[in-house]
Amino acid sequence: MSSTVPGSDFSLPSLRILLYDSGLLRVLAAILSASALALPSLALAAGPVSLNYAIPSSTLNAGVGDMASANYKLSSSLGDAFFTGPSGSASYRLVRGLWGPAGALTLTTLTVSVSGSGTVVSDPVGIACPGDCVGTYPPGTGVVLTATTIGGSTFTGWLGGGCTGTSVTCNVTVSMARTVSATFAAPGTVASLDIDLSRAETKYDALTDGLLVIRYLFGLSGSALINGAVGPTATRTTPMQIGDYLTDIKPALDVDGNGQADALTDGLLIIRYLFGLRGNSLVAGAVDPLATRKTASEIESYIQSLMP
Ligand SMILES: [Ca+2]
Ligand SMILES: [Ca+2]
Repeated sequence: MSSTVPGSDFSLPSLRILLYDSGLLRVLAAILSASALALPSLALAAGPVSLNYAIPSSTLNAGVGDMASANYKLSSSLGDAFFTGPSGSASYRLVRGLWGPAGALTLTTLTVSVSGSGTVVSDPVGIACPGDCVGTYPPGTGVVLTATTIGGSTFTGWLGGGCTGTSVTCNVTVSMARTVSATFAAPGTVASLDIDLSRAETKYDALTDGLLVIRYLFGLSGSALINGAVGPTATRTTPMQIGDYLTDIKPALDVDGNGQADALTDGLLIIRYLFGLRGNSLVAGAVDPLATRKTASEIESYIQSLMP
């Protein structure tokens, strides 16, 4: 956020440019909230339409110390607050307040990836993924991501950007470039540590299921993933079946809840638990200091929830 000049009168690009510059529209959307979403259609509609927006200084350039004005105002170049007919050539001016040319804004990027059948949209607008999976926002913007299943798919959770768990929404503060993934699996998918889908006596087994989890989290695939780690009663047996299942439930493997599924924390916790370790010997050296689940009892009850 450089190049802000107090108390000046800056031109914003014409409506036609705004319409074709979705990045700038998103900045306006973030600043003006829902009002800005109506800006292009309002301006093109016939009849008198108010185009004045009061923007509180707390919203615009939030956190910039030299802001003094109480309000910012966007007005039409047609001289007043009203349009009397369709127009594609009006320009807009932000009058009174702090603003730099659009190019001087340093925007931060939020990238979403979707696995499986589902969508993620953002508030403020900017992301509707798949299709439009990258949003740009003024630094520090709080963005709410919402996941929606398609055709009865199962939302198995978030990873990245501090997001974890299966809540339908995740709040991300875009203080730096962030990437968030949302995973959707087939209808009825249940996140379970019985990775090889075996009989009851080896249902949750360190040397098959546990090993498969930690190998997967180390990035192994194909025969390196499954060699010697599929039990005799397994019904999920091929590298593809096992790899796909682990991908479908990967968000659930974030045992310590730090927004990442990692071999040397989450994977280790799972295999230790399946070996019967509890308490300190379960968690020692295997929990991210920034994790949301840190204590042995929190970790134990979470892993137990993956053993339905
Ligand atoms: Ca098993
Ligand atoms: Ca983790």
